[in-house]
Amino acid sequence: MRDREFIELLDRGLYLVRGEAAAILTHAGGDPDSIGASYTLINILKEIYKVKKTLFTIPSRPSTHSKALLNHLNLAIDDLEGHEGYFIVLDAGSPEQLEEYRWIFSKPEKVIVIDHHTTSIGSYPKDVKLYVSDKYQSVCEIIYDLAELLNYELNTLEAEALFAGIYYDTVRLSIADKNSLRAVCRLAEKDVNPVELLSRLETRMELPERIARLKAASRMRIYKIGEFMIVLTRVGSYQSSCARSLLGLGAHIAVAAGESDDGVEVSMRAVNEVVERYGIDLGRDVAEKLGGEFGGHGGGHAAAARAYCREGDIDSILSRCLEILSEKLGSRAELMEA
Ligand SMILES: [Mn+2]
Repeated sequence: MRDREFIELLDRGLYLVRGEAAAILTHAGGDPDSIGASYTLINILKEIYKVKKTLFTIPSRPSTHSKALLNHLNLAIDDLEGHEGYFIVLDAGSPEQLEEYRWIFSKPEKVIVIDHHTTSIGSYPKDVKLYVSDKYQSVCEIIYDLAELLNYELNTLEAEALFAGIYYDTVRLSIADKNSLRAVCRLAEKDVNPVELLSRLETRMELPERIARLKAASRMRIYKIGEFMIVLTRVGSYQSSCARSLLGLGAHIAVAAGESDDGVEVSMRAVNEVVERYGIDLGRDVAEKLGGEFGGHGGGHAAAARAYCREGDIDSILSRCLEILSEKLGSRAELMEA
């Protein structure tokens, strides 16, 4: 077990919900880590902590990837309207990531956060019960360790749910350390069939996403900052998929912005080399700042982040983003001829 003391603390914390009702929430859009952990935790809450009623929801709307996992697990999304009891938030690095469900913090003492992002410490209201350890590479591994502590026997579907979360949060195991790999091996003993499971989850890319990616590439402006290639583009949908695809083309940092119902959504991605060499954190250094300056919010991880801007137009938001990146990387941005 990676951190027994932390898991024992979590176990004691969860006794609070014994005999009560609990609503489980992921971060906006959900992902395999937050959904896999929710699924298994819900079962553990009922079985071990005798929670009398559980609800589950994904703020905003579930992403395509999330929908595939929800179907596989047969996990339905509930309406939390009128829920009385505890709220358990999984894998969300800040309260903003709960979007339309931020109202749950009106009673912070009823909220329990289980997470592995460093940003969680300090960003939640003070009466929220925080179980955060950034030693963990995924929340699914936290739940795996909890199951082990409780001697809870995982069934195949629970094992698959946890496997999926660990697999994707360790970038397909490429950055998995020995504890993550140990959990994966133990889960494999529960009859998880990775090939079959992953082929179900990895939905084929649909035409609209392909079109968005190709448009994003054809519209991009290319900048050089020092020795790094930065690309900025605008596209109406699939911003994060577009930004990711531009890294595949050769960009070190890619930023894709597009208008949504309530402002401008900006997705950004960086290759690890930039993150490591410059200690740049797109979530903290760029998205949070950009969102804040344009009347919205932002956050994420070092190499993948998103800002929501409620003021300003795409052009001014993108130029400000370029400015922040230049400051961070310590050189001026030069526009390259297309
Ligand atoms: Mn996670």
